[in-house]
Amino acid sequence: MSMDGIAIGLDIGGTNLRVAQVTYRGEVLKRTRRETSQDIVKDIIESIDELITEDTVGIGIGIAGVVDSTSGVVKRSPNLSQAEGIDLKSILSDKYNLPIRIDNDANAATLGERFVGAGRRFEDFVMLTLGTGIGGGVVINGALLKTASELGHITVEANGKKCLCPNSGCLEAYASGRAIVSDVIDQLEKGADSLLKDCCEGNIYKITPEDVYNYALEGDTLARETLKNAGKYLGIGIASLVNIFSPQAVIIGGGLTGAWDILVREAIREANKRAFPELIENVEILPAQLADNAGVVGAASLVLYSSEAK
Ligand code: BMX
Ligand code: ZN
Repeated sequence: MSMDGIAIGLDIGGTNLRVAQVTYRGEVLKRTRRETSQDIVKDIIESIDELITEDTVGIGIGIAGVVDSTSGVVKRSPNLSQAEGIDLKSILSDKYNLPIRIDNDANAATLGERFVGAGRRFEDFVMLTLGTGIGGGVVINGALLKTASELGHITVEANGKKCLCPNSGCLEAYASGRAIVSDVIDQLEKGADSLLKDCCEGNIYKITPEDVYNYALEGDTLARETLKNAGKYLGIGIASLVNIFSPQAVIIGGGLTGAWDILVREAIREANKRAFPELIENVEILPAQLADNAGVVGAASLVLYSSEAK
């Protein structure tokens, strides 16, 4: 395989469109960011035009939601409804005459970790991205499973909280950034005694997961208990994933990895209590490596490593 050339990786979220030139080593050469508008196709084309060069070997797109990676059509993306039903793959391959790959954002991030991140050492691993929601991806025998892998939507509580998907009691409803913040706000509204009341100049609706972690470090009980509770549910989810896939590793990425000491530590404890001991005893649970670049590098890796990944 020639190691020359770059791929353009696009990470399309509800708010921002991030685009980068990515090399085969996973290095980001140039990157841009803009807000997504209603005219998503125009946004995408303008961003690609800014970064495309003669050395571009293809364009990869990661997008939150359910994507048909074969046809390239976004089937469902609640945060980005203007992209639903659009055949991005045909539009872009007609315009640029280059290979175009599109997949779910967490599947793309998983592929990025496999080739240039924490997954390089493992043939079999499960990845969870802990952000606003919880995304997932699975690598078996070195290749990304070509499945939706919506791991944030495994049920961890039978009659649990309503999720944004049709189900209730999803992992995402308990352990995502959105869930942690909404738990804290619920408790504060009920009058819980916590320093978080004074956070964000007293506007509790501006609390972020990072605030919750910082207050937990200062010893705030509500903040700490909320993170531990989220960690417990994360551990319940991880135990099921370990029992199903018997991976060598569980790689955890996304903004919430900043709260590792409390959240993931609790998850590891819970997972160890629940999974088959023979399956979990050698599983490494470790953070992702691509951090801020995970989205764009992951998207580019859909193109850069597509032949190996099949
Ligand atoms: C949701 C779901 C997944 C996505 C995950 C992480 C949508 C729009 N998204 O579970 O497809 O992978 O969130 O997305 O249905 P993030 O944007 O929260 O990182
Ligand atoms: Zn769900």
